[in-house]
Amino acid sequence: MGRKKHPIQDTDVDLSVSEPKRSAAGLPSLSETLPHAMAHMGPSRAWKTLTAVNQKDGFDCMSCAWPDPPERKAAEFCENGAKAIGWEAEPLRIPTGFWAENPLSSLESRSEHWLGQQGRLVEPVYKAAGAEHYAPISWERAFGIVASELNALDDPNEATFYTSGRTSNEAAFLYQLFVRAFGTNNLPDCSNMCHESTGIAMGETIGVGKSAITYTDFAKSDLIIIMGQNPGTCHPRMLTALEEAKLAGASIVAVNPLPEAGLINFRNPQRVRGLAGKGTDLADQFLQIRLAGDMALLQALSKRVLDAESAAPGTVLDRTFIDEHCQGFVGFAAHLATLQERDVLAATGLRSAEIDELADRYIRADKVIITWAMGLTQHKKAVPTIKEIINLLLLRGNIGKPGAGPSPIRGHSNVQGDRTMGIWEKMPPRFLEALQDEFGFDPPRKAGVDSVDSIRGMRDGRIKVLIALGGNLVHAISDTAVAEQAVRRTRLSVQISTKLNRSHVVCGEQALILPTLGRTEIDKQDGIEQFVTVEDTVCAVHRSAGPLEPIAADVLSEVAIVTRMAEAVLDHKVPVDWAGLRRNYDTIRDHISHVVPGFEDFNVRIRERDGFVLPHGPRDSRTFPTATGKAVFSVNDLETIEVPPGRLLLQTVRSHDQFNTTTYSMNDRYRGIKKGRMVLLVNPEDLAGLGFQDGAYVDVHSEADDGVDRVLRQLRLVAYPSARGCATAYYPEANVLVPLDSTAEGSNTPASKSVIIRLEPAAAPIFEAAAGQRK
Ligand SMILES: Nc1nc2c(c(=O)[nH]1)N[C@H]1C(S)=C(S)[C@@H](COP(=O)(O)OP(=O)(O)OC[C@H]3O[C@@H](n4cnc5c(=O)[nH]c(N)nc54)[C@H](O)[C@@H]3O)O[C@H]1N2
Ligand SMILES: Nc1nc2c(c(=O)[nH]1)N[C@H]1C(S)=C(S)[C@@H](COP(=O)(O)OP(=O)(O)OC[C@H]3O[C@@H](n4cnc5c(=O)[nH]c(N)nc54)[C@H](O)[C@@H]3O)O[C@H]1N2
Ligand SMILES: [Mo]
Repeated sequence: MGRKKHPIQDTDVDLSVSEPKRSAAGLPSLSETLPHAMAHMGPSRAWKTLTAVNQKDGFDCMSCAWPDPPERKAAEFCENGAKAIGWEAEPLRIPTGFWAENPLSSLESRSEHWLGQQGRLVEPVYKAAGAEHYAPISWERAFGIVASELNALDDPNEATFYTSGRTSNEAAFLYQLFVRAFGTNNLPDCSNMCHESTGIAMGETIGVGKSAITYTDFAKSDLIIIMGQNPGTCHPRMLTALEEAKLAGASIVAVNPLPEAGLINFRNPQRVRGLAGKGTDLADQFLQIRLAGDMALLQALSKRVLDAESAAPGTVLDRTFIDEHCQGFVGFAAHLATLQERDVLAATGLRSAEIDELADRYIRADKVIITWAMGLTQHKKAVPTIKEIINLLLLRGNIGKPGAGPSPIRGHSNVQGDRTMGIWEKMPPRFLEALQDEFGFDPPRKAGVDSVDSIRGMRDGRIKVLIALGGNLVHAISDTAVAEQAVRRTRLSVQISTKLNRSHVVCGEQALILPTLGRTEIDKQDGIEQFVTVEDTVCAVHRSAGPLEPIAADVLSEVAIVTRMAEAVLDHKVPVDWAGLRRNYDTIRDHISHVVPGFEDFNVRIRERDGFVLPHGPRDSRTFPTATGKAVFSVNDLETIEVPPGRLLLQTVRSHDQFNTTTYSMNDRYRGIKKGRMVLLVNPEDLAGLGFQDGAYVDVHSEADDGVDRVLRQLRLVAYPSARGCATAYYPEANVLVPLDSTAEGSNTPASKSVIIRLEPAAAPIFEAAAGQRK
């Protein structure tokens, strides 16, 4: 058999496909997980980390932003959390000789999986202009290079400062302080590619872009609607909360083009029933919607609620709530009167009776929660779609009461906290004024660039330096070819990272990699152990302190790196005692308590019990910090995506064995895919209609207005029980197909879940016919 490799892919020759699973597990037991963890970390590290993760005196799991329950289990982590911990805490280091042995030209041909397997970064390394290799360098020299390049720019806006969502509140606060003191608001982050659409939609309608529920609301709810989210893989501990809600009497409805395992059935290994394999049937109703059909569905639901009110006036709407707390109801109701059912059915692919059933459930429930994630935010019409969630909830006062509310489920474990700390290219004036009052310098007021605009700026030569506090921007952003070319045009790229990824090997003319401590490690400054803080998806702020000795003595904490960079770059430009902040993280928190609302007495309250929940006007008191002080019913014109005949709409998702651009293994167990990622999941009837067979290899071309032929070659077709007309491939590989300019209106988030594609038989088979047989 020919064993050729896909460029930057691991070989897929052993790929196999079996039936997708119906059921997913949530919290595994410690005894079940320890053997796997021990294989990566050894017994002592495995025990130390797994017994500390998500515990009150331990560290916050880095695998998602799901909150911790008030009562912790002995094993308060999921299978994927254990993988994330193992990936970071495996005691494997990149040896010094690695850099001389591996020129960039060879590293560039490596997959993310391979790069991530090389071990932890343990010393700063530098690639000089024109050099083919990185080489070790002292911290002093590294910061000196950053300073001379940044200070040589004509304008501070010629640099951009990315943040991924694992950064602690303390490091994030200092990073934005440094960047603004340097003179720019160019603070793009992973949220630009993630829940930005949510922040915009909720900000404009209820005045707060964050979840309006607390953890205990799940168990108080009558109905939980989960839209565009795959908790079985991405937030497995949520399944426990859903099971508790279900046992307390809630109904659960899933809206998704794919029958994702955890949404249908849940096995709780910490209960006897779960161990015996039966599990709880979670979803009472599953609406297998077409990609991007949610706005039509939500409008159709609201219309049915309004029709029910017309049929029995005074019995359906929460009139008191609407009159006292909302604006725009009349215009909204009038607009929905024009909604055509045939447009709804075409956009959603659902039957009227299914929508009737959900509307009926909604009307019968007193307390409704709607959750969502990337299945809603990464579409062209993401912002109005999320506004329609708010409209539907407002109709029956489903906000600001126990058991009810809109609840976006965040991804990265501290992405929400980073935003709260000021990592945003357009922080409001009141935040900048507070910074000015606290630190005595005048922060820039002009909005900065987000992630997509940072790539555009580098592509066009306006942005010359890229600094990244974590993450893997070049592989996480859309349009890989454009992004790679853009980053290569920079004079300097700097990555502050735990492990190697593509953003280190596709880099600027000069490049630096600065190794940093992860969540699992002890962070000592001046001999004293420090802790950091994070904010979860329901606005709870708590401590995090790792249990392990640092991977190597020379690795610095994120706080140390940011403050030392600030000292080198800014010299004494602003009156900030960076060294003092580095020595004692309490002093950082003191500043935060003066600048960020809700953090008063931060150092005291963070030490009490388990931290605190940030104030949230709509949730706590139905106070809406919008321009008028009211929650806004919005009017959104329904516009659906026209997919031309013979084409499919593609979404790009995560497999069960990856964290964003990090691939732990080549498997996606719940979807039945093993030992390969280069697959395209398509409904069998669509395959037949297009004249393709399950198991065939195709080249996938995306079709965009700009006429560029973007292509991902050699995907194996998998007949899959997906909604009709929709295809699914894995991210980040499929980012080559997403045009940079294809973004959500109003949030500029890459529309990575609605890409129009055309399939062509694979031009030249890389694999021989025996590869990838269905088992
Ligand atoms: N193990 C693991 N955990 C993670 C991550 C990870 O990579 N691995 N990533 C973290 C991050 S940063 C994030 S943002 C979250 C992501 O969490 P998710 O958003 O759950 O992750 P995705 O894989 O993008 O899955 C999107 C889901 O939405 C569905 N979907 C897609 N388009 C539509 C649509 O138009 N309508 C509807 N109704 N559904 C749709 C897909 O079928 C899929 O089930 O997870 C976080 N947690
Ligand atoms: N096509 C498509 N594209 C997408 C998405 C999609 O669904 N489809 N999802 C988008 C979403 S939701 C997101 S959030 C982005 C993710 O974008 P990013 O956040 O930029 O990417 P990650 O893969 O999470 O970053 C992983 C890297 O972070 C570094 N790292 C890990 N832990 C730490 C730490 O503690 N400190 C530091 N400093 N570094 C650390 C490691 O070097 C690791 O390689 O991707 C987006 N891109
Ligand atoms: Mo995300």
